[in-house]
Amino acid sequence: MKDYKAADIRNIAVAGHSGSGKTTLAEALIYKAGASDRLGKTADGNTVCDYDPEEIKRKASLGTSLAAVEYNGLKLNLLDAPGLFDFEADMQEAVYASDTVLITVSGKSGVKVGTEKAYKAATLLSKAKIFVVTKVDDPDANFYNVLTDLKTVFGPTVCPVIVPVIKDRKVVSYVNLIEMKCYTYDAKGGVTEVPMPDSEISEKMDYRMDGLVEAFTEAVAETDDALMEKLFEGEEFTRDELVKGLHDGMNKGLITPVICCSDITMGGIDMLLKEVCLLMPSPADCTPPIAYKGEDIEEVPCDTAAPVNAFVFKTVADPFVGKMSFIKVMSGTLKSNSEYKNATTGAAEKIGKLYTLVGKKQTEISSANAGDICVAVKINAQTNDTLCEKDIMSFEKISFPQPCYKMAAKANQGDESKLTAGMARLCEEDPTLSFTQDAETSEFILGGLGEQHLEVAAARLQSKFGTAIELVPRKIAYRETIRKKVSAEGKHKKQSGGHGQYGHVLIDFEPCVSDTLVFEEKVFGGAVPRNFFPAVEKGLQDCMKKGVLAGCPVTGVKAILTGGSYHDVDSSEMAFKTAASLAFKDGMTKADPAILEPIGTLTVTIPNDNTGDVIGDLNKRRGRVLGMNPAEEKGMTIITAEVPEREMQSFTMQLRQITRGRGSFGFEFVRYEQLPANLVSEVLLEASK
Ligand SMILES: Nc1nc2c(ncn2[C@@H]2O[C@H](COP(=O)(O)OP(=O)(O)OP(=O)(O)O)[C@@H](O)[C@H]2O)c(=O)[nH]1
Ligand SMILES: [Mg+2]
Repeated sequence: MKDYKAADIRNIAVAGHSGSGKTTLAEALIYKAGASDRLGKTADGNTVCDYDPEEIKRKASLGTSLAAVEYNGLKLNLLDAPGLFDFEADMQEAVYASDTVLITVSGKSGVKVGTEKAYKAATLLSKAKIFVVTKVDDPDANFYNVLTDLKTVFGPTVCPVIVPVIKDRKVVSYVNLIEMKCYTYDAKGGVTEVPMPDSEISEKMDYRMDGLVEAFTEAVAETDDALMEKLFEGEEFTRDELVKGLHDGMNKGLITPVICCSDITMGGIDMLLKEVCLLMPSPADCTPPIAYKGEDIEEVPCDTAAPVNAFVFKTVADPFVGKMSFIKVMSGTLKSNSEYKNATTGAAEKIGKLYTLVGKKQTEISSANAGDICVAVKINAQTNDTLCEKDIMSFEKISFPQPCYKMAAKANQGDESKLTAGMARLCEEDPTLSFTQDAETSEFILGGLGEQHLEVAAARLQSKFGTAIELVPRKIAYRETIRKKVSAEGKHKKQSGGHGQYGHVLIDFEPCVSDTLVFEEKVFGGAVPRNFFPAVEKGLQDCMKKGVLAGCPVTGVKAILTGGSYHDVDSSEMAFKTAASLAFKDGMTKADPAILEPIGTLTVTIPNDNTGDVIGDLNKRRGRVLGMNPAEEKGMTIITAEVPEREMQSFTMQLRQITRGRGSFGFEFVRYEQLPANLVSEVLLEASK
């Protein structure tokens, strides 16, 4: 591949709702650009971008893949993102590294939550956006309904640019409103220019052609005062004015073009490619990103001659190649076999070989210029790190959602260290995965964004690192306590041959507010000699680890050693320790023991319309709503509630169902509370397993 400078590079993320045709669109663009000699299908598992075995098996994208193709003197870095919400990290990474986001919208199902998520991610990062309405060849597709939908949801910036001509519910041709030309496509994707639709056809369409032209020209006029004046004068715009207006409007976020196509019949794909080249900003056209240099903030222009500053936006743990780091070069020329400084760690970073990718196919390159995307292998840097040649600076980090769905991961005995090592690699690859060992239950806990996310992580752990795990609901860290003050006795007496054992204690137990045992002594007249007190305390401490009900740690207990007796010869520390444990068991059983469950504070952000359903759901989960406030984001509400941890296992998936993926939440432990009586037998049964 030749050496491309920023002006000839286009970084394009393809994002949108799950199944809306992103991978198929990328496939069509790659094929049309000549970088692949066949048009693969996700259903057949032979696309360039969905090459991972798990993706092929599930017929869905699970990670962002890069396909760098050359077209018309330009290098297009296509980043095909997944649409499933569980893999949002990859969508965020693709959008971050891009300069334009193609947001696919299915012509059949229209605007979905995934469309809004992609739009929001692109807008937050000030990326240019184009809506691509796919599947217009499908008999159930309705482009003009989708266009209305897009205008309703995203407002007046939505501007039709390539639209279908529909006759008897079938697309017969595609109109390019920039050129005011109409084309048909044959079965092999061959293009023929045909006359623009006549008024008879136009009348029968949901949107008349002249209305579309008017909407298009008005949107362009909005971007420039001189053009607006020209529009008022009734003058026509030249093609160059239209292109420039659209280009500038997209860059400023004033226009979001809508382009229709069929990825299967290739209808409109050539026009989309053409518009990609014409309308999309190059990295050099974009507002320079800012970097933090100590306390200072600095703009980093996309300048090849400047020192290197490069950002790692994605990491892949490849079992054959090793760790692959996807890098966007922000300034300078990143070279293979060279050394840079990692601004996050301060360490030197040796870069060996550099690659560009078309799906899984790697091509070695010697350097990548400012604005380009490339891949380095086996470097230490992590996702979100900045590599610098001179001044140390860090770019804004990609913001990832927190893992909120957690399960226990059970590996075969002896596989624990392999499990930990493999999971560390997978977590490095996916910042929305977490892997920890619960200090209390000793379980390994795998966290992610949803059921499918964890299932895929488990499958990858097996295929990439040869460790099988079973995902099971995690144990809840219950506690036990007492509710009554009691006096207890423990006597340990053994006379077996020579030396005997003798320890005898009287202990009062009472409830108190403390996580750990509070030990006091009120022994009169030396009934228990002072030197045995520590042994008594130690005996009780050991017992606190396992309560008498479900074997959970005990809290909130005060023990007062009040008396006992001893034997001059047979008493020992060991004997008093045992006596203390007998007293503990006696005391706990009599002191009205209870099980405590962990309670957490839930902060859940949801669309206003869903508040009723979410509150209803929280009530079923024994939740107590503490407050409800408008969120910063328009149309969203934040509910704060206290909910028992036991009831939270299924919340992630339920919330997704209620809010269709729009809701998000955080959950943090606050305190322990007594488990309601009706649940005690259930917990005891779980504990006995
Ligand atoms: N008829 C028709 N079907 C399409 C078109 N584009 C995609 N499809 C079909 O829609 C389904 C989903 O397509 P994908 O390209 O995998 O969708 P995606 O958006 O990449 O899906 P995820 O990455 O899993 O979110 C597949 O069965 C495709 O064959 C199109 O233009 N026309
Ligand atoms: Mg896909």
